[in-house]
Amino acid sequence: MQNNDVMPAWAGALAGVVAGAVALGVAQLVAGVLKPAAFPVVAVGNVVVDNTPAWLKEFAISNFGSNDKTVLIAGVLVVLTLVAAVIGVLARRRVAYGLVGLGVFGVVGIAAVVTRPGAGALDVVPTVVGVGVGAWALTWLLARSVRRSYGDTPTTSGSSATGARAAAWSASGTGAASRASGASVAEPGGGGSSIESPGSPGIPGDEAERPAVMRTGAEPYVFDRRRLLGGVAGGVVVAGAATLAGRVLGGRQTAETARVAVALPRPSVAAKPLPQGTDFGIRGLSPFVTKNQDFYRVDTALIVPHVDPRQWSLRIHGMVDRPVEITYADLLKRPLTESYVTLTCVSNEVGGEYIGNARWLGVRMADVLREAGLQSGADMLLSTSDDGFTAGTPVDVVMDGRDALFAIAMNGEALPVEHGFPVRQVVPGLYGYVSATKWVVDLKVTRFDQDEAYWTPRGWSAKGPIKTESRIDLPKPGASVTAGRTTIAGVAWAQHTGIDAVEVRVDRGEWRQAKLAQVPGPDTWRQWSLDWDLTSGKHTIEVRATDAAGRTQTEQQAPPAPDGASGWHAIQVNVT
Ligand SMILES: Nc1nc2c(c(=O)[nH]1)N[C@H]1C(S)=C(S)[C@@H](COP(=O)(O)O)O[C@H]1N2
Ligand SMILES: [Mo]
Repeated sequence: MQNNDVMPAWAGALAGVVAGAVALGVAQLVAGVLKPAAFPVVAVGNVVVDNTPAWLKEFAISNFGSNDKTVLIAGVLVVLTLVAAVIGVLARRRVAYGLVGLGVFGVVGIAAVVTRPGAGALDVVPTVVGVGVGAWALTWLLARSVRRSYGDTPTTSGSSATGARAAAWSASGTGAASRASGASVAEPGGGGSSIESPGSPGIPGDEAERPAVMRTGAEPYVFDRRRLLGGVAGGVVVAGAATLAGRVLGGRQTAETARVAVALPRPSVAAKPLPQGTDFGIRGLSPFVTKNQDFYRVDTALIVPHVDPRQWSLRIHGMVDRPVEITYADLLKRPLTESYVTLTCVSNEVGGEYIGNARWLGVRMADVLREAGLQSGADMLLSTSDDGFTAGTPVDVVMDGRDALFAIAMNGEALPVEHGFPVRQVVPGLYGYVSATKWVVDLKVTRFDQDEAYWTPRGWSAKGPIKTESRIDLPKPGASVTAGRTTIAGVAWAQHTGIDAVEVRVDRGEWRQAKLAQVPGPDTWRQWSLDWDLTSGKHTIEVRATDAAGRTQTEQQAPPAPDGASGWHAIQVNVT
């Protein structure tokens, strides 16, 4: 096989990228109709997420924060673009190379899709159709970009292409080239121009009768930039339109619309009005209640599950006397409890941001479980989300009287989609990864020695009680502060035990007691503050909390894995 110099490498790369975009757009569209999670890019990303080692997860979370998903998807897309460009460059020499490349692409996508939890045979369809249409688009783009020169036979395309173009244009104007009868597929934005492939039927994708243009640079063919760019424009339009349509069809709309329409019932056990002084109102200090839009988000979902509440149900089964299945309407009819609970992520570093406090409304998990009838010996509640995430929560914690909820609302509105709409779990005192399942659809009553939740085989502890911690919000780390009286303030938490004291020291001097804000109960964080006369120079400020059981948080530093960070939060300030 000779090198075909007719088409420059950039043109091949462009054709490859556009064909790749068409493949992804079509896959997105088909996935939108069938099942959004079957979109191969998301499936590949999910495989990456699930196989990310703990240290890399730490790295991603601490460097990209809640944007880690966006960064990952962008990374997958960059890799795909490069691969598609290479496929295009190869395909310009021989279409078969390109088709094989696309096939490999497809196999990777299919492998990712079928290994996702809850995958079925139908899930391969978006990838298969996408790759098929992408292969067609590639062949079509290549075929239309090169056409017969009716002038002299070029020895090198570079020297003759320009001269040949005029001749070729007039040739096509006479209708010399014919569209093969088999090429019935509409050309995306192609303006009715034809595939010129003398000596072959020119059916895109027809391997045996590959257009002669692909064979050799010795034959009288020229590259036609204009026709390539016309095809590229058409491909971009098709890819964009298909992507958009796929997203709309993917059900975002349904879930969002349904969410807005939810009329929240009144709680039968309302949260008591917050006592005076829960919030010092100090600027720069975390407010007692975190606004929904400011609430941290941590999950493994690349595409947030969009669950239609009319389709939703929660199945409770396993070691119970009477398995039950509850619909959303059933849940709203039950007695609802309202409670302030502070959620914390096990990945939160000392001083980190993965903590937030909200007023939750929901059905007490214990009530539902009592109805189902817990069998003796059961010690784990394995909850599963719509997207296959699982958490293992100790039975005794949920049944001990605390406000462990199947929550439907957050700060007075239906759960935001990214925080678990329509229903999520909230369990005071446990890190989110062992308790706070969003988009929860299934609860299996089981045993820790029989079942394992999502993060356990990935190096995280099976049980995750929250460690007592405190954080300095003010001054900001590294801040420049004017000498004199300065407010040092922050939050401290020991969920379901409560905070009894917070102490602050400067430059390892004497600990001083901070003033504590009021709290509605033991399940939330507690604001603290203290005024300090700071002299000029560099200073280190440290904080430590003591919980209501009299335990002072350990100075021992531990990283988040496997069961939560510990140590005293310390910051440096520059006083001038
Ligand atoms: N479905 C699902 N639920 C999940 C997770 C997840 O990855 N998937 N992550 C958990 C973790 S690790 C935490 S800390 C909390 C965070 O809840 P938030 O995003 O509402 O703050 O959700 C929990 N629930
Ligand atoms: Mo978490």
